[in-house]
Amino acid sequence: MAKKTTKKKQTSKTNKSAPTDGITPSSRPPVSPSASPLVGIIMGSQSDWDTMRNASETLTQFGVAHECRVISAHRSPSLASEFASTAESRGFEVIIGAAGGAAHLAGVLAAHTTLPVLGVPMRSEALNGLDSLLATVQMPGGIPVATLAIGKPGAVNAALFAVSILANSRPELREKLHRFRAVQEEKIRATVLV
Ligand code: RP5
Repeated sequence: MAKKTTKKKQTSKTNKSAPTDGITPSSRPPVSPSASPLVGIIMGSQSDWDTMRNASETLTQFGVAHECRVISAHRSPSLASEFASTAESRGFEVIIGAAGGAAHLAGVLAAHTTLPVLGVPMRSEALNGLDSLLATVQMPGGIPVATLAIGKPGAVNAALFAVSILANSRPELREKLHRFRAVQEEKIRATVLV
């Protein structure tokens, strides 16, 4: 009996201290960090943020205004359609869609906009991201999604790809990309194996 009482107390304490949506403020993707975001980083779940923060950090490195949001193609389908169908009129120029498993998010976003959509397959627990990759990349002809690598390299490259697209009409970004590549090459040239 005494044991039961202790258990009950512990449960109610846990529930009290947990945020209602189970997301702690420090791990929450930022929403609208800038007034006029050019790139939308949309991910299917809070659990994708650890990977997708790399896309956000890369865009920040290039000084590109962006917005990060959790929107699920399956769990919040009307929000996904609303976001994508109004993105162009709200000034977005590129959308990054990241999801894992039955990863339809990038494709669903692409179905509702003619903006370029870049897909990032998340590394999944069940199939290590192969499921996410195939679900993202195998779009039917007519609705393109440019699919990047699974996980962190895909997140970083999606951001770099977004910068390349934006650089077509922004010489300062083109210059930053050239410098980024030069620094990257310099690091390789300077590498000494010990
Ligand atoms: C997808 O399902 C998400 O993009 C995520 O990668 C995966 C698992 O989501 P959670 O169950 O962790 O919320 O929709």
